[in-house]
Amino acid sequence: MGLFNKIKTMFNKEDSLKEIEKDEDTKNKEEEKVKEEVEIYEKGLTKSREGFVSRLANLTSKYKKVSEDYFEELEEILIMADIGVHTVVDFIERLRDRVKHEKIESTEVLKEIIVDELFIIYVDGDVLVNKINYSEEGPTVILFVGVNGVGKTTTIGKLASKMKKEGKKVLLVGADTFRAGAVEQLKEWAERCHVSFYGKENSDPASVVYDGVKKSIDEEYDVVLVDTAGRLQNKVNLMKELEKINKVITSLIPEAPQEVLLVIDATTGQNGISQAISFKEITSITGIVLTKLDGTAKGGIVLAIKEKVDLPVKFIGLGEQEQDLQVFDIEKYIYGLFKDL
Ligand SMILES: Nc1nc2c(ncn2[C@@H]2O[C@H](COP(=O)(O)OP(=O)(O)OP(=O)(O)O)[C@@H](O)[C@H]2O)c(=O)[nH]1
Ligand SMILES: [Mg+2]
Repeated sequence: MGLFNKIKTMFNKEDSLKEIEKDEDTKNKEEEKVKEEVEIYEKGLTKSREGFVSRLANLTSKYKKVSEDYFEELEEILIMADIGVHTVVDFIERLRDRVKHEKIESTEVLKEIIVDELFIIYVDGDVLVNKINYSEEGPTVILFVGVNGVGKTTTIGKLASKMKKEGKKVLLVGADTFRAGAVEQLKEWAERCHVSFYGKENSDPASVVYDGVKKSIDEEYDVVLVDTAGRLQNKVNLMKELEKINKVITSLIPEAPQEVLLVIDATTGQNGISQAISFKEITSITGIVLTKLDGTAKGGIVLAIKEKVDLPVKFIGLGEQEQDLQVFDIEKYIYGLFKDL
């Protein structure tokens, strides 16, 4: 059985998840949670599923047999899904090889192989660490960076709520002193999630971060989530600002920030990829948060990130609700995308 079929069996509501419902006492909560998460993935990826995945299904019914035209159309579909040209070209090359060696004729058979191979592209290599690198002792500082409007503040709010529910003592630090109203927006999130807040408008971001991190040490917080400005006059300024922020954090906690998460808006496609490449040049990034996946039909962007940026996607945003921020899980992702195929 191919990888995709395994995943399908794992998450298929009709079989295994129904079983979970019946089984009341054991491991129930954990499994209920998985079920809920799978549903959030399914719902959030509806647009992508109806976009490129349904095109893939149509292609299979249009061409019963694998042919040159079939490959050409397939290539187009994959490129349109924002998978990234290089990945697509290599991918088609690999498929052609498999077709030749395994003497595959039916597009129906090839369809399953396509999903498996897409999965392999992502899993290949070792950038699968999607867990947050929590410090053993003292506060874990997570810095959020990214251009304006991608969803930094919202992501911090959603994550704060998630962490609070996990029993962590969370502090939000508003260091986006550049945009009017930004500090206030984060403060509102803190109030909504019942977590603490530190921030000051019209002051130097690095000094706000210093005071915030200091507070987190003195008051024994578990996690500090730092919101930064997306827009500064230019790249050099942004780089200097982030350098300064990093420096003050390190001066207080040598191993912090434990994570620097770059937030990318999935609806901006290749533009988001370019942002990631630029940010990687100016500061060290430990992971990606891919927001607004619910708003795009081009869910293939996860694979483009893998190819072009080679950083782990740690969280994905699948909607505007608090629970729609999910830890990225490639199996749930593949299932959410291809479950109807
Ligand atoms: N549909 C959807 N909307 C999202 C998601 N994440 C964020 N948004 C929306 O995107 C918009 C911008 O979000 P913000 O969190 O303010 O973005 P930001 O990066 O902090 O923006 P600046 O502070 O201006 O740099 C808001 O309307 C959010 O509700 C998501 O996963 N799905
Ligand atoms: Mg913001």
